[in-house]
Amino acid sequence: MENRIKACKLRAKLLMKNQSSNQTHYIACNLCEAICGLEITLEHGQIKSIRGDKNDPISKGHICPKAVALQDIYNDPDRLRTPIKKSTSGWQQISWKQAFDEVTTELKRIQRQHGKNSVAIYLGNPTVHNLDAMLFGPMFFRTLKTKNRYSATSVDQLPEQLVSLWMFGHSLLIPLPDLDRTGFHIIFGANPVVSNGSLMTAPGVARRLKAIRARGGRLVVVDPRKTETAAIADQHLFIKPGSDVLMLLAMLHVVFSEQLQTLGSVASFTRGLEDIEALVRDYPAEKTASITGVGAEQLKTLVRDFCRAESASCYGRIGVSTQQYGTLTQWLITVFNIVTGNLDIAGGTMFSKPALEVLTARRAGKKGFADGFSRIRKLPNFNGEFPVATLAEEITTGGEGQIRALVTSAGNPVLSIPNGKQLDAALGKLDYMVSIDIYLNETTRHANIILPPLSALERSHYDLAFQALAIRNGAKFSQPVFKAGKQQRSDTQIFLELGWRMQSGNWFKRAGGWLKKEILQRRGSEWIVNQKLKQGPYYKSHGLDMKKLRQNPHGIDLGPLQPCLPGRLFTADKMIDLAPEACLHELQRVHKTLLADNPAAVTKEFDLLLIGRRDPRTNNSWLHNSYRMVKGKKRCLAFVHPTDAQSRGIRHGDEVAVRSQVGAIKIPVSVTEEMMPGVISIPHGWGHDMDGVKLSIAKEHAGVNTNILTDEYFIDSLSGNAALNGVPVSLSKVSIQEEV
Ligand SMILES: Nc1nc2c(c(=O)[nH]1)N[C@H]1C(S)=C(S)[C@@H](COP(=O)(O)OP(=O)(O)OC[C@H]3O[C@@H](n4cnc5c(=O)[nH]c(N)nc54)[C@H](O)[C@@H]3O)O[C@H]1N2
Ligand SMILES: Nc1nc2c(c(=O)[nH]1)N[C@H]1C(S)=C(S)[C@@H](COP(=O)(O)OP(=O)(O)OC[C@H]3O[C@@H](n4cnc5c(=O)[nH]c(N)nc54)[C@H](O)[C@@H]3O)O[C@H]1N2
Ligand code: SF4
Ligand SMILES: [Mo]
Repeated sequence: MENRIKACKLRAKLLMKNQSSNQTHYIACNLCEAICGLEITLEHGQIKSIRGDKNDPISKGHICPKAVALQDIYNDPDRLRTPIKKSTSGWQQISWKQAFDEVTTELKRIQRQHGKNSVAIYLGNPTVHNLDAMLFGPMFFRTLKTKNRYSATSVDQLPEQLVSLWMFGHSLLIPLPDLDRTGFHIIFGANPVVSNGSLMTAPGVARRLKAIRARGGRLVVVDPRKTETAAIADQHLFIKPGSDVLMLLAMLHVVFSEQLQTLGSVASFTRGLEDIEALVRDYPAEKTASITGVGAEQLKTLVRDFCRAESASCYGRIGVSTQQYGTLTQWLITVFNIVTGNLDIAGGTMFSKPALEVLTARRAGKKGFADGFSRIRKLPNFNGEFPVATLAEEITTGGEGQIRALVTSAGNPVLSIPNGKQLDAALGKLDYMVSIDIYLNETTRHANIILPPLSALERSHYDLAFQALAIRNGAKFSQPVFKAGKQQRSDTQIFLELGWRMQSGNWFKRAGGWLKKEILQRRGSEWIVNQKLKQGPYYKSHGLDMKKLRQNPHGIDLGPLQPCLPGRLFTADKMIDLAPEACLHELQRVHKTLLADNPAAVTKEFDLLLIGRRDPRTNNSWLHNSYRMVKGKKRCLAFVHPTDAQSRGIRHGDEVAVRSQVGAIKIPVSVTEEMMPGVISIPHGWGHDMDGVKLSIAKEHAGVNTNILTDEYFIDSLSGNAALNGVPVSLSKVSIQEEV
């Protein structure tokens, strides 16, 4: 550890030579969806402090522990700054020219021999937090002309997007809870106090949630664990993992049986109310209570109070999206909001009006869902991407269309997708792999070449995705805090270069491609953002363009969300469909299973249900190489209820074995009343002690990969999204002799 700290200091000194001034920078943190304003002060070119920017009009000084780690990523000696290539004698630094030459030669060779689809792409979560990757990545990916595209969407928000596509006509037209004005808020399967919110950009979310109660409103959390968010709520309801769909059906049953339904302001352009009324008839709360664990009277009171509130919003996130009935659950949450009159009104759920429009019309002839099916399991694609749960078998199963090469960009699927061990083995069988990533980690160690782009503090940023998902409209532009080294390349340079080199065609076409690349590179993302801002809704009214953003480094507040329907709908007939055919069909199909004993059926062998958890000092899999993120108490622990521990002779702190249908892990246990009996919670993103990983700190604080337990065949069958919650597992005390 001491050597490492010395190395960090040395690096910082070297950097000082390049940056001599004392400055204060105002930027947006891009680590999570909250996009908090940060104030970063430099002294002699070194970061002196990272604080919340009190003058950011939306985040108002909020900051979480992760933002401070931005400096550790920047200074990290393990972070890659030049391309590296795997050779028999280990990894070697190579020039960018050699790297671009070799990567494109190999990808072309493989596509020539085995067809376009033999090269696959996996895009990870930081892609959407990166302006350059959002704008220029597609220019490269399109040149690959492959159908084998995958991303973290199918271990995340695919259900929400699908529901929005079917109900509102666009997969990015996602209803957002109007947190600052709502009078009643129900949270299903999210822990925003720790995660800082998702599919609702709401910096300082704990403050906003507490404010609901302070103004006389109510906050209710439905979760198999009494979370940090549940701790600040009026009420917490334990629910059996995977059974939310039944609770929501029963909630809708109350709405209709007590004639509380109202479509409010969306009545004239909403259809399907009768369909919903008919299908929830079978699900009275008395019938669902024993399965969900939520008592009938409790549920009825909850619904009545929700309907009585002046405005109310119901929200669900990762715990309900990544489960067996993810899409049905997200659909019913949206339906519940609509039939209680809470869509498109202040305090209900609303749509944003971003300064830079991200909603574009679909390409002609494309439905956006099930336009194609995966080769082996015939899973439907979504926006041109297949569910990542099928990636490993697409690599290992021979035949026409087999994946032989993989491009990963800002992703760590070995730790983030179900059956990580299977994927890890599959990656080892590829003919070729290239990773665009800043670290040599669990996934990228399989690459032949790693191309590292700039880190967050070295690039400019405008948040395309999360300004569009914000609970208050705003705009902010961040300039780089540090100048990148001469030997480094930006995402823009990497993607444009790869894209140009992959382009086929005659001399004339290639010359045109080269010119386009040069022009785009020179103009960069700022130019594109400026053009788009000028076409946006606030240019005429607020003069909002790049110049204005530069003059307002703290960001600009564009006000609360406004009603915008039916104008903003993307459906062909400008109607909202409450009962999309696919959802009705799926509900009929699973009707019998749902009312059987338990949705995520436990067996005698696998008698507990596994769920996930996040920690304030983690960021999926990749912030553990910052010492300040991992020091102190252990974070990769299995949480279990005392009754589950006692019945197995397990005590707090013991190492336990957790097994599932597909794998087994060993992990220390924390016995806590926070858990619902019968449920075990393990965080994801850990398991760094793999051979070949070059993450000095993370390796010392490795933890274990919970996705060794999750099953690639346990999915939400409607969308193909991975079911990472509600996985049946067994738990036993590890004896000294026993090896997992
Ligand atoms: N069991 C379980 N599994 C889960 C979840 C869960 O709740 N439970 N959550 C799921 C969710 S919501 C998500 S989003 C996924 C995340 O899944 P992934 O996106 O696959 O994984 P990340 O951990 O976000 O990995 C990010 C990668 O990007 C690299 N990186 C960081 N910054 C940059 C950059 O600026 N540029 C480039 N090129 N690379 C960069 C990091 O080194 C790392 O390799 O995990 C999912 N997996
Ligand atoms: N600190 C930190 N912040 C993060 C991340 C991180 O890794 N660390 N990741 C970011 C990413 S990529 C995302 S997508 C967001 C996710 O943001 P959130 O959705 O808030 O994610 P979690 O904190 O995992 O909360 C999920 C909750 O669902 C509960 N749950 C599990 N199964 C079920 C179920 O069947 N039913 C119900 N009702 N609840 C269930 C879990 O107990 C947990 O409390 O967080 C983002 N923010
Ligand atoms: S909450 Fe998210 S955006 Fe805000 S400081 Fe923390 S990591 Fe950054
Ligand atoms: Mo995510």
